Amino acid sequence: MDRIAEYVDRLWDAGLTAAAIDPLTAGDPELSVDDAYTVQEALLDRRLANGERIVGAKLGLTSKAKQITMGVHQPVFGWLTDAMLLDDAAVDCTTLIHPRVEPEIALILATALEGPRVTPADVLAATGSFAGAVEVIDSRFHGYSFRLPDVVADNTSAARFALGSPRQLTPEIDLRLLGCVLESDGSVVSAAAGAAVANGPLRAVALLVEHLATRGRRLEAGWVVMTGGLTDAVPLAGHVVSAGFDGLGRVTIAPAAIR
Ligand code: OOG
Ligand code: MG
Repeated sequence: MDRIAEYVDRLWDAGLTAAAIDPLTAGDPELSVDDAYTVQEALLDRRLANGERIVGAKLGLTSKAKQITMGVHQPVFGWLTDAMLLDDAAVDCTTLIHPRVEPEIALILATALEGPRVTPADVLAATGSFAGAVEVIDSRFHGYSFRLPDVVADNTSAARFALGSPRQLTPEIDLRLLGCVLESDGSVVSAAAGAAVANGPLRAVALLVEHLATRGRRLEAGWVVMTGGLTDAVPLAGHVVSAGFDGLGRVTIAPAAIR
């Protein structure tokens, strides 16, 4: 079996059995970011063959808060499927390894977006609505520790996500100023505004589209884009985690067991 197929198997099994594995770069220090995206795409193909449907894409490590904590200093890009979308605030943690929650601004596209060159104004024109959101990330690697190629291969730790009520995006709304407060068990953990992610969600999506163009892909109408954690992530196990967004209300989740 070739190296890429073996990494796909390892990551697939880790996700399926909720059992962490060693970072791929531990045994393969030369693994390139490009090959890591090939692993990521093969994992996506396996999800699709398994009956899942793409519902959008995500950015990760777009904020300084996230980059500093994870020690990876550039944005990463991954995929969202229908199986990841939470339809309930109760999260089944038995299928996850060491889940963490982070608040994000989600954009919902009205039209497709395609690179290679795209500006924040193009993203604004293609966006229908936006929503407050939380992402549950769950690195498949031991100790939540990884290097850039590892986290890319692992579909940027994507596990679950929940969306608040969407609101129409109009040119007067400055998403860079959209405030967010993250709480765990009723205590404020951190606060941030939209500019924290790549100088704003519109610019973040432009980066994503430019990346996708290098892989011969684009964003489709109706897709959701998670623009990246605005603050550091907090542990989910044993906690009620809530993210409040200016003018958008709150998104609250908790492990199924403690609700
Ligand atoms: C990598 C994924 C980061 C974000 O929003 O920054 C991410 C990780 O921290 O596990 O999704
Ligand atoms: Mg995220």
